[in-house]
Amino acid sequence: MVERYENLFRLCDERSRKALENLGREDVLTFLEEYVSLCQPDSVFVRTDDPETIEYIRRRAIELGEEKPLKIEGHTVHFDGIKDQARDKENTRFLVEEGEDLGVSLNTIDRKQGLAEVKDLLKGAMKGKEAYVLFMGLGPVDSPFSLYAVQLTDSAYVAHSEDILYRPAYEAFKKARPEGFFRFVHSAGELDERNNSKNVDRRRIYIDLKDEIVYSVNTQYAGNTVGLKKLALRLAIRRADREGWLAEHMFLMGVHTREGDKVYFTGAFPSACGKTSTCMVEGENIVGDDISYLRRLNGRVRAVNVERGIFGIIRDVNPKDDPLIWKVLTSPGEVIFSNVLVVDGIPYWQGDGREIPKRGENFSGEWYKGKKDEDGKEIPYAHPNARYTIRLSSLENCDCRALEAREGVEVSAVIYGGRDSDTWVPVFQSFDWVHGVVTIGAALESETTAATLGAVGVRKFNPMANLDFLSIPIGRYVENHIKFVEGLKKVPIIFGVNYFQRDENGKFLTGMHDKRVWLKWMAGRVKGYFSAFATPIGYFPYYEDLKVLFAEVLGKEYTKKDYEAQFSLRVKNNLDKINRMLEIYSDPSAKTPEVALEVFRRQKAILEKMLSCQGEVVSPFVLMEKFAPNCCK
Ligand code: SPV
Ligand code: MN
Repeated sequence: MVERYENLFRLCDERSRKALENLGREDVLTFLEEYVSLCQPDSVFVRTDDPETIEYIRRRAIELGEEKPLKIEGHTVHFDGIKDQARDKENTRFLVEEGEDLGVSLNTIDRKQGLAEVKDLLKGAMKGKEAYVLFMGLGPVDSPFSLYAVQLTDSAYVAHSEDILYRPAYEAFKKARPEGFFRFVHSAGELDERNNSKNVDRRRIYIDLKDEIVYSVNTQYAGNTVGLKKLALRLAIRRADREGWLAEHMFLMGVHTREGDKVYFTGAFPSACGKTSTCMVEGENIVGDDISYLRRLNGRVRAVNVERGIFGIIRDVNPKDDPLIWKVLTSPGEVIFSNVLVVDGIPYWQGDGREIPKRGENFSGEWYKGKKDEDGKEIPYAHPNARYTIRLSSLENCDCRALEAREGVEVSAVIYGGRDSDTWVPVFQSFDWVHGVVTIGAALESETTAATLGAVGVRKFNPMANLDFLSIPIGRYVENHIKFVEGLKKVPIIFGVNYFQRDENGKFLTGMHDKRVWLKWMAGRVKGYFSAFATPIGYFPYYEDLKVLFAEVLGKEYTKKDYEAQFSLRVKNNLDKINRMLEIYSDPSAKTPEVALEVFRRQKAILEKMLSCQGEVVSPFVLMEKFAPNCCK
């Protein structure tokens, strides 16, 4: 045994070696031996479930300068390099075997070529560094949802983040299911004087679906490096497709009706489109903000949060709009801030409501107002994609019982929302599951934000907010959703929401807190407390119900004029959207099932008819009178 794993054991201290031996898993040792031999760290430290092992990693992150302590106890800051501030889509690729076709929207590279390239980059990449081995769980450990993963990384910051975000699973690993575990190999590569990855031009995130290994090199940004987050999501989507469940880019939350019921919703929104702020709204409960697994159990759809923490965007987080997050971010406890501005041990971020400091330290080093980057562009004091990493249990509104429930919670509704200035209404309900999957989830589009590299404000297609993480052709992914509920006793309702609708002058038509009203309406629909009327794109709320909810929930007057502006159906824009979708999904490489194309075509025909008889924009008062009986049905 010792001989076979010679490199690995030689680099371990006594405790780490024992931990590996006691695991009794040759598959784990074989994997670690291979990549330790390749990456050549100076030493290897194993994180078990023992709290002392995470204490060590926290300490190392500070000793190595990957994190710096801040004024408040337990708070630290981590800076990623100036060119390493978001997920790198371009250099994130699936390794595909010859003849394998994942469709046009997925970024791929030949498996042999990709493996050779990334292994070359990883060769000796950990020299002079300590490597950390973590055994972690996705979802509550020991549950029907659990998957397990091993992470090898040379970054104590990555290891620390992973611990805040995921559950330790060393013990669970001993009895993990035979189909294996996900494996992640990460090296920040050579570091510069600020401890940042020096060779970001050679940043690579390569996903090997065959062996369920993800390689990540020359990067530190958590979205590229924390294996269990978006790297595991890609592997999980593939497994879910094989096994008939769903791995989704979705929050999980508890919503209360006015009548006192509590129902659970999942929700998918592309990055920076209101996902975290929805599941954090006042009066409701968060279970998770980013990734959910959904399975069929006892004839119902149930879901768990894959994570136990939040890696959230820290922009426009202020005491008035986000009192609960604000409290965690300003009280003692474990918090990692990243890419904020730090002045005298105090972190600042965009939209925090405080006076903007004139100088401090940020992701560019010493920062002063007016500082420019190498392209002559002014460097903001805090990055718009700055983040905080916290445990969910530190939030007062966390439904921690649901978070730890091994059987998950029953999902009553699924919400899809994008950043859409001119097409969807603020809230609407699909006619049924298939209609919702196809015309809402699979048709999700969003105007781009700072969460990924590239231009901002461009409309991008993003089915189920999961496009960046899809590891199967989009049509097959949609088909898996359609089939998922077949034969179930109870099927969740699907809603579409849009918080970013604007009028013709570019003015937002809804307020920041209106989502609280939409949630109450959706919860009421689940319970059958509100009726709704049919339109060409789904069911819309009645004015009278929203008026009562606005008064009750927000103490706000809601006029017929507000309602008409928000719930007028933009027929032409919706039709354009369906045409865009038909073009994408009709591509043979998308492998779209005929039933989905048929739903799109039907919606197109209804919208065309309405366009010809009612015009480009139709008031909800006209729709509720005319649509069902007279016009387009
Ligand atoms: C997102 O961008 O969707 C995130 C952050 O949740 S990241 O980890 O970068 O994916
Ligand atoms: Mn996300």
